[in-house]
Formats: sequence, C-alpha cells, structure tokens
Amino acid sequence: MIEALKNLESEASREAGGAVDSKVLQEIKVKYLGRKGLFASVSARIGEVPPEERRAAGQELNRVKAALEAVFNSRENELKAAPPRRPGSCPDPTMPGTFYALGGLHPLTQVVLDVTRIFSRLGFSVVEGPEVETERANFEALNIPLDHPARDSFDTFYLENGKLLRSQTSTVQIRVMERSKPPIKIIAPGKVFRPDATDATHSFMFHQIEGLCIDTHVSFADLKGVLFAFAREFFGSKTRLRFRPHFFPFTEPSAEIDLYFEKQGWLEILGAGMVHPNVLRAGKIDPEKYSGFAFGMGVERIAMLKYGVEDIRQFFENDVRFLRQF
Ligand code: 2NL
Repeated sequence: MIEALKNLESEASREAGGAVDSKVLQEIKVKYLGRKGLFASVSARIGEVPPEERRAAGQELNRVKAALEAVFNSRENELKAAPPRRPGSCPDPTMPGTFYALGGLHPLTQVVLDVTRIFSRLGFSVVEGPEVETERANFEALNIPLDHPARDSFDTFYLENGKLLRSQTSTVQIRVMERSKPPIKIIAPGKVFRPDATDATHSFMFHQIEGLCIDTHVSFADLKGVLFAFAREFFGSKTRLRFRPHFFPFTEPSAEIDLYFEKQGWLEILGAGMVHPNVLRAGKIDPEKYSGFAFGMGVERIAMLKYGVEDIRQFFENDVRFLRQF
C-alpha cells in the first residue's frame, strides 16, 4: 500500500504539471482526489494492512493526501498566473513550413560531372592536377617548340618564379604517363588560363576536359568509337560527327571534330588525334611498343551548345537568375 501511494503521488504530480488549463487540471484532480478517485480506492485497502503497521500506513495516507492537494493548488496558481491563450496564438499546423532555399551545382560542374560519368562508363578514370605548372609539363613534353606562338607571353600567364598557369590540362596527363605504365585510360577535367580579352566567347579562365588512352594496338578507329559514343550519349543518339584534318603539335595525325546542329550547321567541339611519338617519349613510354589517342574539349563551349547559352560571361557572373535555370 505504501508503494501504491508513492506511485500515486508521482503520477499525480506529473499529470498535473502537464495540464494546459484549469478545466483539464480539475478533471485530473477528480481522477485522483474525487470521492471515487484513485486515492479513495487506495485508502479503502487500509483494512488489509496488518494491525501493527496500520498506524504508519494511516500517517502515510494523510501525508500523501496533503501532498496531492498541494500539487493541485500550486498548479492551479501557476495556470492563473500564465497569460490566457488567445485563439489566434495557437500554432496552426496546417500552415506551410519555413522555406529554405536549396543550393545546386553550377552548370559547368554539372557538365563536367555528366562528361566524366560518360567516360567512366567507357573505362576512363578521372585525374586532377595542379593549376600552377612548369614550362616542361605545359609545353616541352607536349612537343610544343620554343618558338611556338602558344608559348608567347600573350598566350600564357607566366609567374615570376618561372612557372605558369596551365593553358591546357594535358599537363595532368603528362604526369600520369611519367609515373605509370600503359594501359592508361584517363580523363583530366579542370581550370585552364589564357590571357585573352574577355568577350561573349572568351574568358581568361575556362574549363577543359582532356582524355588520353594508351595501350598496345590503339588506333584511330578506337578514337572514333570513343568520341562517337561520348557525343551521342551527351548530345543525343542521333548526333552526327565530322572529322576534319587539322594540326596539333602533340598529336599526329590530328583532327578537329564538328557536330551537326539543326540551326547552326556544323560546329567544332573537339580536337583530337594520335599521340605524337615525341610526347610518348617525354612521358617515358616506348612509341615502338605503344600507341594512343588524345582529345580535348572546352567545357564552356559544350555547355553553351547544349543549353543555348549565348555569352560565356554568364557562367562567371554568379547571377542566381541565370544559375537557377540549371
Ligand atoms: C582542343 C584540342 C587537344 C590533346 C588536346 C593531348 C594530351 C596529351 C598528348 C596528346 Cl598528354 N594530346 N591532348 C590532343 C588533341 C587535341 O585539344 O581543341 N582543345 C580544346
């Protein structure tokens, strides 16, 4: 019985504390202290208590009764002191919640991810490298002679320590060639820098994705297969490609690749070719044993063609009205 009284006491004070207004509190009070309440039913069991313990039990009954009354009185006072609830102050759970704007990936990041995902499925792994580079990795190893116009300071950002800002991500591939053995199948996305005057189609910083595949018996047919697969996945299954002979110092033979667009006709989107033997040698790869193809594309350019963006500067202005469309 002593146990039952203790429980009653703690339960009653817990319930009283949770009562939101006097009316509810009154109902709880009746449940505990009413004529047929829980306290009454426990005290009715006094007859079961052995005579020698009855005195102590009686005292406990009196104490708990007084304690319960005190709990209900003090909660009643608390509720009276609290300001009354006006109907309108009740939170409306059907109201829309607070809206937090979600960020998203920059369109150029999305294009890089789309392109690298396609090449990953074709077996290429993605590599990144430093933006500050040596003349060797940016030019010499790529068979770009000392008197090549690309080496001119008007075409490259030279730093005071003799290094430069890379003008293509081939630098990353050169370093992979130097430190690993074929087969090599990599894709190198990243920022590149050229001191061009800014206009609708030029920016001093833009993004490039280069690819390199070196193994025994790699042919121009493999290059065509990979680029057709990429273009049709990225631009649509009916995409037409045209390979035009071209010159690059780092590939031989070389080609520029055009895509056919209904409105504009043939547009150049890629440069590619078979890796020049001098470049293989610079990467410590034996050109008698191995061959490879390489290609490069501008991320901004393919993003502009895919999404119909007319000014490259929009990618860098960070105007959310533009960015939100992607
Ligand atoms: C273009 C042309 C190209 C490459 C990049 C390359 C890299 C290595 C060896 C040989 Cl390590 N070639 N890259 C080859 C052909 C073309 O880019 O128009 N890019 C926007």
